[in-house]
Amino acid sequence: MRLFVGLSLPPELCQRLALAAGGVPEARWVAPDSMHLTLAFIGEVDGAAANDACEALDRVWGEPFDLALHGVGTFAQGTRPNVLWAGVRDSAALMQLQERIATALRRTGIAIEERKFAPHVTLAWLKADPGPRLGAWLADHALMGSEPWTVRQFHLYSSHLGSGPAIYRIEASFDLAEDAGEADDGDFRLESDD
Ligand code: 3AM
Repeated sequence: MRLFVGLSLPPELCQRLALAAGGVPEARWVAPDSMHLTLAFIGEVDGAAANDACEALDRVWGEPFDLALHGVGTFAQGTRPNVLWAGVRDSAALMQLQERIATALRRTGIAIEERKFAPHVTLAWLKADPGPRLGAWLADHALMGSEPWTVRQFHLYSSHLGSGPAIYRIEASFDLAEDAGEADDGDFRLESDD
């Protein structure tokens, strides 16, 4: 199965982000119920490695923290923009959680990329160069953002690729504990249907 670790967003925020879809040629917009913030991409693993990942994630320690969206931007493949995203306001707690997750996964032997973590919520994949309307869209949405919400969990997602848009499914959820230092007694169960 193909796995990654990420945060979900409040559903009403996803609905609001989806209102920004449109106006960029060659864009494949992400459906609101697929929006997420990737913390660590695991990739294709077998059931044993998936269970190891779950056990490692269950031991990751962290407290709930507030997060807010802020700004928009693009990633590029070479010089061609290929991802259109919403950014997040600087959050030391987010960076720390991501580092803890990446470290925990690496200890299980999963190769998490060393590239600096750039937190973002993908809004659209750009299939080809959208031309000047991309710049106009970025300018129009430069002030896009959100009120803070409290992140209380992170999730292990499976990603199902097919001919259409990828389908993401939450396989396990991990609570951030208010009582710092206490072992998390949250339970997880990884379904093995593929
Ligand atoms: O959070 P987003 O949507 O930007 O691009 C993929 C997606 O990112 C990324 O993992 C997320 C869930 O699929 N992804 C896919 N392949 C990847 C890889 N080989 C990857 N990230 C890093 N390395």
